[in-house]
Amino acid sequence: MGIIKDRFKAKADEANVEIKAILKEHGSKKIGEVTLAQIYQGMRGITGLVTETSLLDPQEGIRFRGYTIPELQEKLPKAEGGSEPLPEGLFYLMLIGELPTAADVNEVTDILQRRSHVPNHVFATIDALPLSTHPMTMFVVGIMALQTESCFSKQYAKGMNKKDYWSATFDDSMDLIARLPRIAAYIYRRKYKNNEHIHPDGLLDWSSNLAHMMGYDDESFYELMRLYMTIHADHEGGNVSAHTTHLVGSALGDAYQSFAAGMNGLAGPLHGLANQEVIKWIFEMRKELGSDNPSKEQIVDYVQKTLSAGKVVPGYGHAVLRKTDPRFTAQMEFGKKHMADDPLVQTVWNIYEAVPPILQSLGKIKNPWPNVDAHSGALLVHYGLVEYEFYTVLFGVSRALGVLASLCWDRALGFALERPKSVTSELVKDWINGK
Ligand code: CMX
Repeated sequence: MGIIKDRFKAKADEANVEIKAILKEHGSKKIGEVTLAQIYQGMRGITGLVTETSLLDPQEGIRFRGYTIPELQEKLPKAEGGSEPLPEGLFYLMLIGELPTAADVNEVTDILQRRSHVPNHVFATIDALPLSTHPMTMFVVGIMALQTESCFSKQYAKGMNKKDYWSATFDDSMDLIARLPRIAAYIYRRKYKNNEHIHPDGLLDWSSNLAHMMGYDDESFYELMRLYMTIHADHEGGNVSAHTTHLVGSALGDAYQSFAAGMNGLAGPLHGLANQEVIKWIFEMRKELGSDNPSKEQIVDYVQKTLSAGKVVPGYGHAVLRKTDPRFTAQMEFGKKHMADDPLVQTVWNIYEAVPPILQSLGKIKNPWPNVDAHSGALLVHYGLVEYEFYTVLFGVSRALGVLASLCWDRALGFALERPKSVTSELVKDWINGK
């Protein structure tokens, strides 16, 4: 791990010098204004955070350190015989800020293999939960049980110098990312596969090892996992999971505490849980219509019914994006390549034709286009992974790459405790009345 950690430290030292100089010279520069509507409506559009790992453009979608998803698919190293990027390479890119070589990616894979041991008490803690517990709850409980292993917490208790926060956070982040596939697979096998577990395979990359431990040993499923783990990893800093991880970390919560908090945010249906909601919604539609291949007219009627019931159409809309999510497009391309005849995947594509005009016609929805969650479940179902309550756990394993790379940067740049100002509506009325 030494080389990557040293490279990270060198990059962080450079960035620290640069940021200090920027703040010294331009610290009082105004970068925006805040309206009353914004503070009442989820702070949309207020620039209030620095996140180095990725940047979201409303029209173009996500760029990781400047690279779009198609560019990553072209430039990041692949597994032997594979054509999707290895997410270990994306993690390196987010952490170091430079594209990795194949050797760099191998090194990340090796580090994650070496650090992947999960102590028994974590499994025992998960086992203490009823089988009916939602997988995301099991996931968060497992992560918190693992917090006993935090280097940051142990060193802080001994009186760590603040100059060393980054190093302990780096070690914790690597350990946690390495251990998540085992925890996720354990939850999956416990809940859905009769508690029969599969040992990790020390020769596999991070994503295929997850697939293997879940019981999906198929080269094309391995490819899907590599793509899935790449595209879900990061979406700049303001989304609920990234922002929560950053916020909790700002109080010097360790990587386990911060990431578990972020995962509770991901578990909300307007955020990561939307991936299970999409498949649930499609399955309910199929059941109601008595058909596995609903026509576009039937889909339109079902969408209208969903809206009339005061519910959202899951997988559509976004707080920042204003076009089709390139993460949706990447999955559509995967579907065309590997399973173009699959009726469920075709239904997802028919929904893509039917939904946007309806949402647009309502006049109030800022983005009628699909997001990442509109497509992911159908690809998983194709391989037999039908247990949709588990889908957000997969999103969470991937999200660790981005939010923990960011947490390393937060500590390396010495970012402050986050504590924005809030006001009461009484004070707002006083402002309006000029008091
Ligand atoms: N179906 C129905 N109504 C929708 C909608 C959808 N897919 N998307 C937005 N709207 C509604 C909002 O609920 C809001 O209604 P009210 O004014 O009655 O409260 C109105 O349109 C305006 O919302 P907006 O400004 O366009 O969107 P927001 O930034 O407030 O919300 C999001 C963004 C994602 C929460 C919303 O589009 C949504 O609920 N989508 C469905 C859930 C989903 O797919 N979430 C996953 C997002 C990606 C991820 O994080 O994983």
